[in-house]
Amino acid sequence: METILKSDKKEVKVSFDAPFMIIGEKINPTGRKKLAAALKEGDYNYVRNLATKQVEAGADVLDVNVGVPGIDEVAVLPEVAKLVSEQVDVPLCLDSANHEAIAAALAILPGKPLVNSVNGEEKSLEAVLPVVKDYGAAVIGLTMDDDGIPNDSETRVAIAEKILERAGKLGIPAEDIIIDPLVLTVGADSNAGLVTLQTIRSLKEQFGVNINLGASNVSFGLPDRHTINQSFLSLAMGLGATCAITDPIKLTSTIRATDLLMGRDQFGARYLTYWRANQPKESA
Ligand code: THG
Repeated sequence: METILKSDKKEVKVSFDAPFMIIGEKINPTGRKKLAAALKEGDYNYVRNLATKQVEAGADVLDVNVGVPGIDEVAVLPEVAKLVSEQVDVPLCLDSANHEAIAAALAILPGKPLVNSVNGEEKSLEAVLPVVKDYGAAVIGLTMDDDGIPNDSETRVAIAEKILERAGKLGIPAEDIIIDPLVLTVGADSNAGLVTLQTIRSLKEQFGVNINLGASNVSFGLPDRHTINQSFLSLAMGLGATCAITDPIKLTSTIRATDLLMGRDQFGARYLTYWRANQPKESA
């Protein structure tokens, strides 16, 4: 199954046979005071810089989230999405719980963006899927519903199936849906990683859909988070995850290595290109 995302300048294909797709997570003010302040003040150079840095580090797509308390997302999400799309060539992933903000951004963006996200709650399905259909976008489906995030993989898979069915009824093909099996921290429940990994395996077997991870949650509250995040991402890739919302500055090297190990990088060209570009400059 192949999901296609587009900006006006670039097309990105997501599938299990293609290199893993990296969605840069850093344009998101959650827990980031500097970005929250920049968004509130309209200091968009800070946002432009985050966009460029992530694409240089290997991001194939950029997540854009402007969710600061008190901000008018319906006005600000399109504004920020527009300036990011003018700053870099990559497609965007519009990250908002407000479907009107998503619709407003889709109305002004060229290409085929990714909507982040819909979930199994009735009100989410009813609000988000028609917007995705109207604009011919793709969408991330979260495996949670009115009862929250299930702690077993079977219920998460059942929610994914419901999202795929409801989308199908509106004429949105499974190719345009990327399922996110959600990750809780192993710091609170040492089985949390396993449940997500099992969900990934089942989603791939049963539906063959593309699968996204928000990979950094898994290590929350533990020391040396980076080691856990790297290990988890590699395991998830091995079982069928095809993209992640993550920090490309920290995780592109792991992703290039895992793609090479999985036979998705002929002659190691991408691995070597990344390595060369990230060698410290030799002092003359
Ligand atoms: N699935 C989907 N969308 C998502 C998530 C997901 N969107 C939001 C989130 N999870 C992914 N995005 C982020 C963005 C930032 C951080 C984590 C996840 C983050 N911020 C640091 C902090 O809060 O401490 C700041 C890091 C920094 O300064 O670079 O970790 O799961 N579909």
